[in-house]
Order: sequence, then C-alpha cells, then structure tokens
Amino acid sequence: MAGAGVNLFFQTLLDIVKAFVGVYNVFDKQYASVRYVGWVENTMTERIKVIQGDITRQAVDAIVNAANPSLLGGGGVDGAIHAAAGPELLAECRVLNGCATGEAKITRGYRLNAPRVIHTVGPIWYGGGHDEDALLARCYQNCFLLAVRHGITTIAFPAISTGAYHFPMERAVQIAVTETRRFLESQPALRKVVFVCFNGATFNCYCKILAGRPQGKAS
Ligand code: AR6
Repeated sequence: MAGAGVNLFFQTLLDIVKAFVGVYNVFDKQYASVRYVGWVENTMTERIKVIQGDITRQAVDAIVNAANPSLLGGGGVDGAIHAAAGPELLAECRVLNGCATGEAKITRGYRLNAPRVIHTVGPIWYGGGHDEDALLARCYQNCFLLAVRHGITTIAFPAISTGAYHFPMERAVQIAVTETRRFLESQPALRKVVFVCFNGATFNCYCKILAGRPQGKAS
C-alpha cells in the first residue's frame, strides 16, 4: 500500500515535470519567434543600405537592371550594365522573349562583379492614373521572388523608372522602400538590399525616406 503511494507520488511528480517541460517548450518557441521578429526589426537598417555610386560595380549576388520590354539594351542604367557585362549578356537576353512591364527575368552577369542580373521593366510615368504605382511595386516584388528562387542573398537596385521613364523620384523611392521592407520582414534568407543612387539628389531622397543617417560611401 505504502509502495503504491510512493509510486503514485513519483508518477505525479513526473507528470508535473513533463507538464513544466511542455509549457517551457511552448514559451521557448513563442519567445524564439518573438525574438526572431524582433531580430528582423532590429536589423532592418543593417539589411537595407543606401549608397551613391554605380550599380555596375557592386559586388552582390545580383544587380537589378531597369530595362525596357525588349530586354535588348538601351540607355541609362540598362546601357551601363550591358556595357560592363559584355556582349554575352545581350546574347542571353535575346532568347528571353522580352519582359512585360512589372515582370522580371534573370540572366548571368558575365563580366560584372555580380554573378546575376535581374532585369525588370518599370512603368513609364503617364501622370499616375495608369497603374504606375502598382506596376512599380510589382517590379520590386518580382525581383525579390526571383532572387529568393535563385538563392540570391544580396541584391542591388537602381531607382527603377526614375530616369527615362520619368516616375517622380520621391514616389518611386517610397514604393521601393515599402516593398523592400515588406519582403525583408517575411524573408530572412535575403540578407542585404542595396539601393544604388547615381546622384546626390537620389541618395538624399532614399536617406530621407528611410529616415536614417547615410549608411554608405560614394564609390
Ligand atoms: N548605376 C546606378 N544608377 C544608375 C546608373 C548606374 N550606372 N545609370 C543610371 N542610373 P534609367 P528607367 C539611374 O533611365 O527610368 C533605358 O534606356 C538613373 O539616374 O536608367 O527605368 C531602358 O532601356 C535613374 O535614377 O531607367 C529603358 O528604355 C535610374 O537609374 C528605360 O531607360 C533609372 O534610370 C528605362 O527607364
């Protein structure tokens, strides 16, 4: 009888210990996930960098090209990327069958420091009533999706559509930053997003919208 009592005591003790371990695990997981979200939030400024410079010189996994629907080259950043990558880039682009506005396609980087180029076609600014905002947002979303699908962890963007396509700079930068923050929050695999600004005005605009101090040097 006494033996049964002792057994019951130990069994109950064991159940209590197990229950505590279970509760501890639940708390631990919750704490871990909260800490994880906190980590993303805390390191957001480290994962987004803004620099003034030339995107063709960036040593990242992929640079983004602000292309046109033919994907066969052009002026601006598109021309600079093709010039720096060499003719092999154009040869690969020829077989891609172009790219619709808001979509993105990936190639190798050839002579660039970046092994990959993600080509996206931003919207031409027609005054704002032609879905321009949504199309520009789609550019960033599709670039990020392609990047993650190809195991890219560091990516550099120019200010898509803000040159020959005349998208208002501040509005374009707001969209770029919003889409980037949204994607980084859900994708820990993406380690670094670099906004490469070709001039000081663009650089200042990104810094203002990111509401942070300048984080990079001109290169
Ligand atoms: N590095 C970083 N940014 C650059 C560079 C560079 N080397 N060169 C220019 N920018 P744009 P879009 C900036 O006109 O407006 C092409 O002909 C530039 O200051 O290159 O999307 C395509 O073939 C501006 O802020 O692209 C299309 O036909 C930003 O990059 C059309 O232009 C985008 O300017 C696309 O127009």
